[in-house]
Amino acid sequence: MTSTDTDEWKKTACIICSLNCGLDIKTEAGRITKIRGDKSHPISQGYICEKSQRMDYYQNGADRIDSPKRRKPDGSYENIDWDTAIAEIAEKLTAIKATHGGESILYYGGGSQGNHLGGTYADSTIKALGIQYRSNALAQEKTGEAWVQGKMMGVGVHGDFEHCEVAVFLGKNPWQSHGFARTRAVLREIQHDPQRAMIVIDPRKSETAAMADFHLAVRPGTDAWCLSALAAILVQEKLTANDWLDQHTTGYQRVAEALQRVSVAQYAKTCGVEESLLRSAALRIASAKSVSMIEDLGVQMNLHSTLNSYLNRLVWLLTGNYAREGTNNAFVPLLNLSSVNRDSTKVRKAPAASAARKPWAKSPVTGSKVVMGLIPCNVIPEEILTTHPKRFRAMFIESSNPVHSLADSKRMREALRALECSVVIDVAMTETALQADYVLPATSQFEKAEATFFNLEFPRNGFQLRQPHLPPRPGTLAEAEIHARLVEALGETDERQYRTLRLAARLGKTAFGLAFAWKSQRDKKVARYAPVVIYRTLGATMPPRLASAASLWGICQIYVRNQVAAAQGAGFGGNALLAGNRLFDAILSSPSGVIFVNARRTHLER
Ligand SMILES: Nc1nc2c(c(=O)[nH]1)N[C@H]1C(S)=C(S)[C@@H](COP(=O)(O)OP(=O)(O)OC[C@H]3O[C@@H](n4cnc5c(=O)[nH]c(N)nc54)[C@H](O)[C@@H]3O)O[C@H]1N2
Ligand SMILES: Nc1nc2c(c(=O)[nH]1)N[C@H]1C(S)=C(S)[C@@H](COP(=O)(O)OP(=O)(O)OC[C@H]3O[C@@H](n4cnc5c(=O)[nH]c(N)nc54)[C@H](O)[C@@H]3O)O[C@H]1N2
Ligand code: SF4
Ligand SMILES: [Mo]
Repeated sequence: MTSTDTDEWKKTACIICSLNCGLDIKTEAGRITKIRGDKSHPISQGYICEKSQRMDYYQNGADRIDSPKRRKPDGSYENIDWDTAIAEIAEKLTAIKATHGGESILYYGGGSQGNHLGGTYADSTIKALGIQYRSNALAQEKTGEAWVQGKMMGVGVHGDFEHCEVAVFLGKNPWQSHGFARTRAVLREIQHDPQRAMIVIDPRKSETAAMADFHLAVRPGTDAWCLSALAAILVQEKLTANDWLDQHTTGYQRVAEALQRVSVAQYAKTCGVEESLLRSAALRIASAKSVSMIEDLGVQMNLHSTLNSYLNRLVWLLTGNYAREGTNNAFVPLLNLSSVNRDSTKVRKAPAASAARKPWAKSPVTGSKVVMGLIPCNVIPEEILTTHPKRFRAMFIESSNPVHSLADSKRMREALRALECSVVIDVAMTETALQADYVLPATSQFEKAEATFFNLEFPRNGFQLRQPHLPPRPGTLAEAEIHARLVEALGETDERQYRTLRLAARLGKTAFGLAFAWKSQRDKKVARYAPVVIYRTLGATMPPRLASAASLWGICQIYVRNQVAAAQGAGFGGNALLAGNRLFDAILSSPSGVIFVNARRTHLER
């Protein structure tokens, strides 16, 4: 047994997929020995799938690392101490920045299915190095959808499958991949309720398609015809929600005219789905009280992906299935993930010092569009393996394994080896780490405070901070500490930023909040490097193993100011500083998670 072991069940979450279902675990001698669903988790309510049972393979994986590593000229690795690693990385990246500008360093990753808190601190390293370009896995799947979403409704939308009458799955196999709370239980409920229906658009008889009332076995890559036909039937058969469209949309006439011209018979032939099946599926959608629809990799990794994201939305907007129970709703996030990645709609100018003065809205070599602040993943090797003067010279990779997860592993390996400097932060010696100049070992997600910002529920949305239950492996550090050390080694922050704030933090969070507001007005570095500054000051007054949750204080403060009604509904209204502090305290002291949005209550109170 280690010091943290007791025979009690401890609250945490599964980190295998984006749902992060709540778990109760038992630990023994550094191992996770027993796992069950946490019934008090406000979103998953005890639900888990069998994948969660294998969590110890992550915690005690054979490839976990416990010392910073430096690659030798012969390609093998030697262990080095943290001070040497941080000093050398800071020196090399500073030299690259001085010669080629921060825009020659690419930041990749910053969080995966299970961990996002580290990414909040990376923001400080990114600023300290003047990094302009980022990418991560979202840019190989979700940027098309995000772009359409931004243009069509300006907010992120998620289906309410628990309450919908009709569920539509487009290129998605939720029985295996999940994607909404209590997925398998909800799928079974829909399957067994004669009043409800499931429509699956998938060339393959997936597990979900096998449960469906309507399986539209589309020919691979022809979803644009299938979805256009569905939308056209709605318009041509006068099945659209005209009053709703009049009240809530603009430009419908032009859409209707285009859809009037679609030959349903011809489109059915192209996509390989029987015309009669398309017609009965469209009729079922039109006759339902509520429809929820979700798309995923089958269309997002495929031809016409952005067009398909638009057509998907047309199907449920034409029938008025938006912003009601059981339909597609705009969720309120605690932290807008794309805001971490910069606003994609803003065209930023290069700093005056740069001769090029070109907007950052395009990648430097291939000129690929930046969406959600991300360059497309699969152009990264082309942005490196070239003699172009604006090529990337260095990469900083965190919580992701692009050599394994991107399309061309061989080119990605070559690209990483061609860089002047590459740094990987990971818990394990991954395929990507094996190409890096420096590998920095992180504490695992069960050894530090962790969380994800994949919180997509509405009208009640929850956030769970997971407390650490296992001692950190010797030699590893949490990302918060790694980024703080880097920013300090880069000469950006020190006691001048910290001293007063650390004193204020000892007096309590209200004093800290007032001091932080005062200090950030006077010292631009305090605002610029807020996550690291908060970690070094407020974090220093928190229990040591919770310190990496310190950046949440700033996120809570921003949230209660930006989302007043949603926060108020969940009990975090009133004076913003105090409300932000209450939310932060609630997060720290609620191991199963906190409801931070309760729109239903807000509406009732009005
Ligand atoms: N356990 C576990 N769960 C996960 C993840 C994980 O790593 N592990 N990852 C999570 C992540 S990041 C994601 S993005 C999701 C992905 O979740 P899904 O998108 O559900 O994942 P896939 O299993 O790739 O399912 C894609 C479906 O699209 C179908 N398809 C293929 N071609 C076409 C086509 O031309 N048209 C249509 N309409 N369909 C087509 C395929 O047959 C398949 O059934 O899973 C999440 N869930
Ligand atoms: N062939 C194929 N390729 C695919 C897909 C597919 O279906 N098929 N799916 C694609 C999709 S949708 C996605 S989203 C991407 C996902 O691809 P990536 O974003 O690369 O995600 P992972 O491969 O899960 O890598 C996560 C990394 O984080 C590390 N890690 C875990 N915990 C921590 C921690 O606490 N700190 C740090 N620093 N690191 C940690 C893990 O060891 C792992 O190396 O893959 C894509 N690639
Ligand atoms: S649905 Fe996802 S988060 Fe939940 S138990 Fe299964 S793999 Fe884990
Ligand atoms: Mo994904």
